[in-house]
Amino acid sequence: MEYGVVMRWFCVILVFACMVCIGADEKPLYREPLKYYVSPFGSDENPGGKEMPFASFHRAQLQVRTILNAGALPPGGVTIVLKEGTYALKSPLVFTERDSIRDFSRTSDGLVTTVKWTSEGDVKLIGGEEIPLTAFSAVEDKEILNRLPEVARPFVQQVDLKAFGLKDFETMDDVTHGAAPFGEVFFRGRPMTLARWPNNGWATTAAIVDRGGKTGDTVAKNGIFEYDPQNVPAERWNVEKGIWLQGFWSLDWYDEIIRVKAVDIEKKKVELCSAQSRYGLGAVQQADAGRRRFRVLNCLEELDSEGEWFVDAATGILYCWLPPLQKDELETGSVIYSRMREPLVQLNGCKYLHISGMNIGYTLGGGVLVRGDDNILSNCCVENTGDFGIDVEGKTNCVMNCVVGKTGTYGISLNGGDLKTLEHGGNQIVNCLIEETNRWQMVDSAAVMLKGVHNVLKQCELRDLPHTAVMYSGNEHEISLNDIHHACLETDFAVLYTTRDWGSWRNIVRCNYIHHHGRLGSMGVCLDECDSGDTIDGNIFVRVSNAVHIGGGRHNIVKNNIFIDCLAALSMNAQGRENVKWNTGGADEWDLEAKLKAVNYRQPPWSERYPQLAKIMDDQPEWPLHNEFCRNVVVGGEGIWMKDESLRPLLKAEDNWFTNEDPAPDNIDWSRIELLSRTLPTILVRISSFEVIPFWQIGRKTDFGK
Ligand SMILES: [Ca+2]
Ligand SMILES: [Ca+2]
Repeated sequence: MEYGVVMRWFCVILVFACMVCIGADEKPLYREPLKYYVSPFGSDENPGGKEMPFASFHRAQLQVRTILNAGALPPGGVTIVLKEGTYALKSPLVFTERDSIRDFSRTSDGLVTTVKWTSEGDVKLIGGEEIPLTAFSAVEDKEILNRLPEVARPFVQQVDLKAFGLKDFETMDDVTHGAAPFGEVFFRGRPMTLARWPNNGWATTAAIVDRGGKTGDTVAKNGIFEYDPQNVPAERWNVEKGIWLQGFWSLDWYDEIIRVKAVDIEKKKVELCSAQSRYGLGAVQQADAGRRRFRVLNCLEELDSEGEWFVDAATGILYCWLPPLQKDELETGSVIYSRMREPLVQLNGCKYLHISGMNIGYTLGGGVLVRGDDNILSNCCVENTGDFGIDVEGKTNCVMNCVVGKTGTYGISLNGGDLKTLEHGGNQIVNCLIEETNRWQMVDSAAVMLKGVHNVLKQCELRDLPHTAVMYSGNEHEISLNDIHHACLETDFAVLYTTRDWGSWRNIVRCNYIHHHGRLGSMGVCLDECDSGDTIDGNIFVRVSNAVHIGGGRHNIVKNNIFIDCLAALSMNAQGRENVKWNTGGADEWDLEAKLKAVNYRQPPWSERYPQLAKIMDDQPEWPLHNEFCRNVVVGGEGIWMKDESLRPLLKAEDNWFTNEDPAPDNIDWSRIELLSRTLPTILVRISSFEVIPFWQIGRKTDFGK
């Protein structure tokens, strides 16, 4: 099935490729599509040809709909070409079933006809307002100048955003968590920095004086922390105007932005409006309970370095310290202020629609929303969003050769397939670069999210991520041949994470290169809180704390992996015994038996697909049984770490090779992995059944999209 889906898309691509290759005398394999053009300099009165393009997307859509309604789609399909330029959208670009073909139609010689939207030159679809740099001027308001740090006064410039039709400027709630709360400023293809302190990294609290309230408390109560005045410049915070602190207040994997209620300079105490905080202040279990990371965000008094900005929500004036400008930038350059909250491009109920070659972003909401089947998004950059990058729900949609990054929340989410019938979703992310996601929301979010049944993340590079790279739930997903590095840079969590489900079987994590992640203690692949039924096969882990963690789940298979310089290759505990709530009900998703019953796990197709799972309730479900750690190479580190040594006999561990013979050098790179692969004969002497990991197939193959 999975290869069928892959082949189908490869066939589509092959058809496109063939049009370039065939000679004039040969029988054409591809017929030219009917083409219409859109240009920022066109007119909707034009006929839409290359020299007489339309001006609006809507006009082009009408043209496609007319052709589709007449049943007059030519064998080559119809293509809308967007000519070079920036298209500042005032409302989302929405495609519905009226804009795409209803059936997968093939011509008599087997060719695909479809509707495609593509580009000619550099095409940007933006959900923000371009503010020309010529509109900026020096700050003259004395009150503002007094609030600005002295070092910044000669450099900070201002512009009135209201003059560009922007209004309703928002500030943050007492407790803020999630997507970007208000518009952001982008320059030279990147988000600028919301004025903050410290300019890099984090400050720490000296002690927690009062943990304050948390979710579920009956009495609302603010938290208080103590600070060290040598290190924290609280005396310059203008609490009246609003000061917000982003912090990992209780746990190193959960951040919140909380407004400051009051600062007591004499007693060196800060009171936060934290009554609605999820966990309150102060770590419960950790040794450094009182020393929590935080930073000031959105504060004019902290606008003290190049690249920082601040919008006064009361006046709508943007203050900005721009970097030194090039001559052409001075004349024609601009910053973009993001404004659109709805997803910028939406495919609602489309089929076989192909979007290609566009830069989509600079928006406050999400980038591309796909609801439908068999659509393709290729060679696009989806970047600089306040919310997600691409969100797909449906079947056999494909995101390929794209760059997705600098998103506010997750990068790409695939959701498809049916958990009851186990029908496959078959959506794919292939050959993409996904980077710098989760700028605003780290928790409950990741660069890539897979939900449902059988969706695929393959041959991608995921890098430079503050939090998790891949979060998955459901069944039979494939995560293979990806290069995943520098994740969890800000949090203590896991690079790949799945949790709390006995029934989430046959997810395959295969032949990925998972390396060099944050040193806060993040795990590699975390099968948390009794999650079960997954296979971790043929991966190379380098410099990951606990490379694979089995948190009390069952039937997890860890085989044929290479672990280099990890604190532990495998850790295992019996979390099911610590949290025996799995059939006592409750709203915290710990009722694991109820989840199984909801999918009729003792009846086909579940009982046929997963016969061992059908017997779980008669087989000590609270124990981590039937897990395997076999045929692995472990270089350095602890090997297998058990929270409780009495669990060790429960793990089937065979044919592993643990060695310190070849300790990892400081800089392990691809050549190093290659070297390791060449030592395969040595490995084979130790583990005769070890299978070669095809590291040369790992990662993306081309710098598409940019
Ligand atoms: Ca600053
Ligand atoms: Ca699972």
